[in-house]
Amino acid sequence: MVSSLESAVGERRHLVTEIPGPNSRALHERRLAAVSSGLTVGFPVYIDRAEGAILVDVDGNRLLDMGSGIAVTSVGHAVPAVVEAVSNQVAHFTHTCFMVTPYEGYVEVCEELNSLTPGTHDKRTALFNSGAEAIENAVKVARLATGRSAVVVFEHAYHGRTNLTMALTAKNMPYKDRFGPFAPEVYRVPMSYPFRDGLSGAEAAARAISIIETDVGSRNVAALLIEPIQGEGGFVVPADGFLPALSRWTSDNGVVFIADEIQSGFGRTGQWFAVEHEGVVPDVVTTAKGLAGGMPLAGVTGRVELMNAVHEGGLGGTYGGNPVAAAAALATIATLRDRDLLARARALGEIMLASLHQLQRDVTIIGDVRGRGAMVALELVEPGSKTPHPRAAKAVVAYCQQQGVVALACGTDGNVIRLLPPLVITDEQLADGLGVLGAAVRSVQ
Ligand code: PLZ
Repeated sequence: MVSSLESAVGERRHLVTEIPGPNSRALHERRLAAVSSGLTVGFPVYIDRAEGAILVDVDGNRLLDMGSGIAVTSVGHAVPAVVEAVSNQVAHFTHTCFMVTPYEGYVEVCEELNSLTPGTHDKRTALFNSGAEAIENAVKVARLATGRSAVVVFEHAYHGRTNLTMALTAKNMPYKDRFGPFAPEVYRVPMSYPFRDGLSGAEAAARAISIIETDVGSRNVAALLIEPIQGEGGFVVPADGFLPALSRWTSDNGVVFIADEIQSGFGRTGQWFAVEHEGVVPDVVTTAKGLAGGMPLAGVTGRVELMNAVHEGGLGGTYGGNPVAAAAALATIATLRDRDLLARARALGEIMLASLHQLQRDVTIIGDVRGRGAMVALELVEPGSKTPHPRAAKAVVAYCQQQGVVALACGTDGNVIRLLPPLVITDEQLADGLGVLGAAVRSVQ
């Protein structure tokens, strides 16, 4: 089964129809008649199967995946170890509800998360279904454990689409507009954004801390919640020293430091977690996306005294830590380890940054190239300025799509192109994708 899938998919991008092709267009008509128009239409090619970094659509076009379903399929599509683990688990049992009759897979994923997340302190984990649900629960735990209510978040932050996480997310359109009222006790402070603020990490941290102390009061703050590298907000990598300074301030003030590693975690940046690049040890880490190779699973991992402050029955959910998703996570973690995909993420980062810096020298619309490991971005600006250029980003994404390359935009202003290839992408595939991206940027220029 697996080998026939592999041989049928192949390794190269190859288009056999216009994009989108006739079968995708027909499915798109059905979609419009059946699916809420509230969901984004990113790239209306309908996928039939996938392997490694290649997606095959319903017209037989082979597309190159440079987005991993937004940083989820880091180990690649249809990776045999994950396919096998999921198939086995489905044949054994698919659900009991961990709160009713438990099973080993859940416990084993928690053991893995406790040992993989930074810090050697005693930890406990709880599992959920989505990133937003993990964030909701991390905040519940921090509030209960501290007896405080305020949550500090950052400009450009993205934490989800549920009511509390909408409040935690910065950007109004499309995430929040007219969906209020929002949850209270959320306070937003400036992020370190070296390309735009020119501040050192220490300066940017001092600016944020001074606002927290003046506007909120440290003794009211339950948690400081931050993406160590921002995802949807524009792949903003804070200046060195920013995260360590915030982490010191939280421990000095009894505030829970929650690292949202949902997009940046699980090997994506070349370390298990992005905070490790700066030696930061968070009190709580939230994970999802790359954790389970495409199955829905999320984790909240934190200091035992926080996670066990909760009364019995205080955390849970019907599907959280579902056995099939847990099996996928264990196989995903094993694959990341066995194939040394963290080292591969670092190598991919070097190739991508070198290629994008070269491109930046050739064109006038690339303001900034940044990222760590296989989480890399281009910030597009009007020539000779720092004015965001969202129209260019749209045109670049559209060009890539026409060539059969899945590229994603992000950023508060929609002017950032982000690259999140599967870590198993081959050198040839990556060179192909970067070639198309380069041609796209030159064509817009
Ligand atoms: N925290 C850092 O990146 C999800 C959102 C896509 P869920 N990012 C992709 C969209 O437009 O809805 C994300 C994230 C960070 C939290 C989340 C939320 O994770 O699994 O989508 O709920």
